[in-house]
Amino acid sequence: MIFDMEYETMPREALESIQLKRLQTTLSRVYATVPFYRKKFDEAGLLPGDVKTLDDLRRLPFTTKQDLRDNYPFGMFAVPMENVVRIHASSGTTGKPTVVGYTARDINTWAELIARCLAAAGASRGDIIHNAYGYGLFTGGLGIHYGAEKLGASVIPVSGGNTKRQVIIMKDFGPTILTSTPSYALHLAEAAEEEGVSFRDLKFKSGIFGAEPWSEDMRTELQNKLGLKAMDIYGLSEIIGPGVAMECHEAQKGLHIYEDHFIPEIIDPRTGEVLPHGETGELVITTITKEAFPVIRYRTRDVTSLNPDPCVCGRTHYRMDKISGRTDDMLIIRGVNVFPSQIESVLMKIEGVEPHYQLIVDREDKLDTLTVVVEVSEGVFSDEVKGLQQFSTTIGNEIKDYLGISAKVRLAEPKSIERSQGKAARVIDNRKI
Ligand code: DLL
Repeated sequence: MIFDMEYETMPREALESIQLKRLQTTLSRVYATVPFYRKKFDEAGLLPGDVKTLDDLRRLPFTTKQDLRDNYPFGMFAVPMENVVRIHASSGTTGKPTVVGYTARDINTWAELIARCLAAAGASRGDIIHNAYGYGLFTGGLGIHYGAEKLGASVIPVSGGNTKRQVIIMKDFGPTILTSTPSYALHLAEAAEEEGVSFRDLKFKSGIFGAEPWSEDMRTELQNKLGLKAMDIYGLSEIIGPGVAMECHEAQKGLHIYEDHFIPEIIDPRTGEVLPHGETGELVITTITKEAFPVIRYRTRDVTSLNPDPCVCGRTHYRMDKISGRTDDMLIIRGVNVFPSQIESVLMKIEGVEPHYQLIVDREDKLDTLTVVVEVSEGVFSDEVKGLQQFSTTIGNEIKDYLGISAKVRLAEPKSIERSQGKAARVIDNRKI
């Protein structure tokens, strides 16, 4: 047994009593040290001591990304700067970046969480981890790195980019586990093929993919193309980075949330009401062990549901479904709500379609229109024009049948859509420009 793994199979009652204690300690700390929380609690007429059960959590106000921005850069830190040993930040492509800090203990907690994620994926000391998550302000690279070392595995800190060199490394160093975004994994497979290297001949046994939504059909695609077992890892910088939740290799179905460190809730994003297990809504997370940057009821904007059913792996931590998308990425096409991942699912089922696509949303005459640009395989593309027209009609019909929305379909030549080095930019929303 390594690290805190005994927490993972603990009876719920014991786990929940630990959660409550940790929550109460966190609330007292943030009330005493972060003016933002003191003000919010005062406004709600609540004192940390009023939280006597886990259910009382729902009486507390939410924290939003805007709150973090309003307190840019360090206003939400709960410890003096001299105790902060690391800073990460979100890319901030829309507005100010959000900045997060870690104490030495936070870094250790995070490394343990990632070690537990890797173990859940079946990794151990003998494994060689090809870590192609970006290193830098993004939490993916360094987050996985410290966890891999904590586990005692060998980590190759290759980061994103320089793809051809990555192929040589994968061939020569024989890594057994690939950690990257799912879109970059596909790019690596393609680059390998160009160099005459088949991914299936490499030593990879598992891939730990996250940082962007990916569908079950994408899992099938990745597993077939790369010849490995694909598992989902979830996290966000505001909470800690990767390592908030992870699929186990036994079930590969739903991500266990590390509930000894985080309390999850699912809410109706419109009303803020907490929803019962099984219902889909926005994930809200409270950290209960973080020192430098604790967050109370953080609205992640990620859409999922909680599944309390026992898992074959024996973990008692609840699972969340694969994230279907973000509330702010949901497209409303003529009144029908649709996530990019749902379109991905439909595309992946069609023979001759490659897993590279982009969704372009425009507004014409006050109506939203969707154009699906999708790459087709070499074989399909070399067909004559009539065949291509027929093919795009078929794709449009499938989208209409499954999702009830009409989309224009544009077929793109193989390898013409820009490949991502990290998170793929799937949606181009011209309505926001
Ligand atoms: O993406 C942390 C991470 C790194 C997770 C490596 C997994 C692996 P941020 O850059 O702050 O942090 O972005 C967080 O990415 O709110 C989700 O919308 C999305 N996201 C992360 N993991 C998944 C996943 C990292 N497994 C935002 N499935 C989150 C779907 C994910 N979306």
